[in-house]
Amino acid sequence: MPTFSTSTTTSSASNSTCSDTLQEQVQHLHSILNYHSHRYYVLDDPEIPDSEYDKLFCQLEVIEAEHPELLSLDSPTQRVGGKVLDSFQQITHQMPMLSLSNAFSSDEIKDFAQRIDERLEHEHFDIVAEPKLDGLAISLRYEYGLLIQAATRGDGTTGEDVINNVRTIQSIPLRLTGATYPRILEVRGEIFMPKKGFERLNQSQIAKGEKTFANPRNAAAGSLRQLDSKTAASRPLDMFCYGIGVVEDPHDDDPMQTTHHLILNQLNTWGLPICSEVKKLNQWQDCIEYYDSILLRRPDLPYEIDGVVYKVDSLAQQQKAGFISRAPRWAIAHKFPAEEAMTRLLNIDVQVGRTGALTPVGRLEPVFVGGVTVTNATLHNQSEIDRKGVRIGDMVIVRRAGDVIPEIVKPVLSARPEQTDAYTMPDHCPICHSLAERVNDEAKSRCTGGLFCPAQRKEAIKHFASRKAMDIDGLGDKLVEQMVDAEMIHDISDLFSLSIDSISAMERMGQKSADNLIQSIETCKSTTLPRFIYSLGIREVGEATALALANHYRYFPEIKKAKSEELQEVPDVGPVVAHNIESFFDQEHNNEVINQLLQAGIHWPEIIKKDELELPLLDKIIVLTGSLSVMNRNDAKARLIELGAKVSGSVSKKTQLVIAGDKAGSKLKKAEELGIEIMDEAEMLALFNHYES
Ligand code: 5U1
Repeated sequence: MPTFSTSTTTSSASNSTCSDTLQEQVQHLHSILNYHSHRYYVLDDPEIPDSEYDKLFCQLEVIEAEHPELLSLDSPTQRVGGKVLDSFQQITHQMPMLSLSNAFSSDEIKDFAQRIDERLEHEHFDIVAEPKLDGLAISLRYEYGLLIQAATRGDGTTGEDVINNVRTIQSIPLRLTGATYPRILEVRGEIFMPKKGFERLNQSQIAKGEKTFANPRNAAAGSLRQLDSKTAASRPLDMFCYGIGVVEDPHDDDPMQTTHHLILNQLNTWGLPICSEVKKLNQWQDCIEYYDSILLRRPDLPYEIDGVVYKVDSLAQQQKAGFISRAPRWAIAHKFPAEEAMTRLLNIDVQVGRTGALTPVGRLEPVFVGGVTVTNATLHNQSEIDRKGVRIGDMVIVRRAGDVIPEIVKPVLSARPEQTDAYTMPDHCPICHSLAERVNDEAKSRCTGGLFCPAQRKEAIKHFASRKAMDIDGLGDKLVEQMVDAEMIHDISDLFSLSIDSISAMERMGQKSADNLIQSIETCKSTTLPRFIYSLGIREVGEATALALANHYRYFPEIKKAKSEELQEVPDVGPVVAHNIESFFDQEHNNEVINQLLQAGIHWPEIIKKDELELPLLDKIIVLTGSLSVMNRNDAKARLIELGAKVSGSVSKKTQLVIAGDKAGSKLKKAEELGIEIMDEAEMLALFNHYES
């Protein structure tokens, strides 16, 4: 690690007289800033606080301002942007940028493997699998290790020179590290915008009243094609390299001519970012396993992908397999089912939630997207409808990402039918016809009917019966709706006076189902205080807040009588939530229902405070890293907390134990360096077994 102290360095070049020393100082600042930038942006493991980095950066800026002759293209100060162009220069790729053939099924992958097998005359071949990033292809050109050109793919032969914007991408080295790189090296890869950065960017666009981006790919493309590189510098772009183009005068020790996976490793040692999901596989059947596992983890990946890519690993075998037109025969993209599709917006219905919030839901002509048929998509609220400009009757783009609720991205304006009108949300509840109001600048309007509104009552009962609340097995949403419509129940307390006869008389409910439901209602009476609080459905009191309230007060009557100010002493309870809790318990009707619930026999064990128990992990600071294969990560975290631990997200000197699952990376490494106790998943499970409650 390069060392440099911010305090011992001269803060201005004017303190120095010898330009040789200054030159050395500049070089040293470059290397220390590059080192910390790499730790921050590539390894996601910063070593020094931002303020220290800023100080070093400032020192370099001062020297460069006073000695412009010391300013070089690879200076970290060149990443902030500044150049404004009229247009982008065209660049002809010295070696064309290839495209990939696509496959959409396992059979097509089997065919791909068979074709290669034939071309290689049945010689064994290894395959490298990697995610297919949903971004923009780019070619970076390094000469003598210095980044001198960055060109978009364009039509594969000619692209655009976006070097000023690419220089602002922190994970891309302006100078390669080490000394074994070729004289000329072209690196190919994908520039993308991580999901979190995309969300932040769109929030800031909304705050500034500017246009939002439909997806991270569009945001990445829009950012990379900014003529003002300062704007590009403010956009959270990243890159993964997946191959090479022109290589001239390679070093004797570099493996450029051997295998794809060694090339990627080599690029990585020169400081270039490589996706950590790249995997070498032995046979084509493993590709399907890889595809399935990445597809499953797709929602949790920090970037958008639209498939995976398989490549023959050996370069000699790649050459033997050859090309078809612009696509190599030795590689194929195995695409995920489309996540965006076009369909017609047939209508907009308004749903009423548990707390009266009105949500517009688009009813769609059924369309197959992201592996399922979609008929509904949320439109969130009036502002979203206005922002997107969708109208009933429009052809719309529907998007479904992972398990997320499908959403309408935008209308296809060129296909808009004549005589459509802008949509306005109703000013009355569509169910109980009470006034709908927007209060306190909330995005959604709310029905003011309270528990008079059957829709709100239904939602409140569904919530009460749900798995994380009172967990009444057999009481599904449809049944609740039927019971409310038939006026068998009006509020949650009525559930406890239902009889087997009244239930079995309902449509499609036999004696057995009625018996089971009554039994579940009986069983749910024995609960916990946090569950009970959560099940009441107080606005913005989720599971975590319910748990915090229960742990803080321990006795339900104490919570009921707490005033807003006092409630704010509970961890995570702010003024809005405190106000919601106080006003919930101020309402006569709510107290009547609660009394009826308690009279029906709902009870819970007394809460024992943490420090009154002998907890084996009391206040021990634990970090969970890597993937667990037996236990779900959230369950493991919850169990650790139950045993008294404080679970933290990052490893520091204060960490006392690191539980490392599969593929644990930088956190495990740091724990090893700091000499922190490490446990694997099996040891963690043994610990849980030992303290089985
Ligand atoms: N991960 C990855 N994406 N991607 C896109 N690898 C990869 N390789 C490509 C492309 C166009 O092309 C090479 C096979 C030449």
